[in-house]
Amino acid sequence: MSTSPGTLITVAPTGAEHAKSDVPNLPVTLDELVATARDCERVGAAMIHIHIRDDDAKPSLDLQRLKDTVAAVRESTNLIVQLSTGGAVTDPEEHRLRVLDAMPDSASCSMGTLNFGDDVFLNRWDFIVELHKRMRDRGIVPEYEIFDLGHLTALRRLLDQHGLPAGGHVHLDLVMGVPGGMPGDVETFAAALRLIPEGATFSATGVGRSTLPILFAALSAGGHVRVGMEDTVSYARGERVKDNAQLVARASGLARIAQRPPIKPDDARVLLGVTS
Ligand code: KMH
Ligand code: ZN
Repeated sequence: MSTSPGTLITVAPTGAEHAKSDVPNLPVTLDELVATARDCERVGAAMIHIHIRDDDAKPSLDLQRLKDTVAAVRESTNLIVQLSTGGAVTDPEEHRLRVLDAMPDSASCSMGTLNFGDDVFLNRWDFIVELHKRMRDRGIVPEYEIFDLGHLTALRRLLDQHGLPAGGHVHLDLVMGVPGGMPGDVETFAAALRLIPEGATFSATGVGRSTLPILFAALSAGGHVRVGMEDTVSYARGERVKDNAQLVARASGLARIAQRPPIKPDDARVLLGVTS
């Protein structure tokens, strides 16, 4: 793995799992998403991981909406725009592949199947290979999503068999604490570090109550961080998150304390090999 002097902060503002009725401040419309993106860039985010919703605030992979979203976020911010190809657990593979037609700067590529709460998040090997190849053909830089330790061995296998991604650099995100995935604790985090491919950069995010332990661990280990309401809607015990910028601002402050200040989007582009 490769460590960095500064910290790339990714914000994942929405996700596909929270219902707007349960979390009224979740950004779900295009206007809410653009305002969130602007606010988060102002307080230190360099990349945004986007899931969109339809008019009923339900998860959507509608291609025109995705294209409009990429254009609107690019117009209003300098953030690296990353679209989720994970979508919701119910999304079929062809819709997930079609996300790439929206031509984001980056897209997620989940590295294996897991139980996801009460559901199954299906990521067949052939599907992963197809995502990896299509992204390379289009110059879209992947972020490999790692929900379990075995996903890191799958990533090594992918790179061995099919070569480096677009941009020539490998960046992955440890998503820890999903019920059914690897636990969000520092022992598992340390085990994951040992399996990260040589030269790769990583970010980490802890879901729910593992948010803070994993945030501190990632900063200490020279990694990058992902924060946002996709992964946590509670700021502290008994206190709901006010908005995504609150989570980004906290990560920025901790990164500065750790002497690894947030990096700007253009520096993040150089780090990740994003040229679009
Ligand atoms: N919503 C999860 C089922 C990704 O964005 O690539 C999958 C997910 C991963 O969030
Ligand atoms: Zn996601």
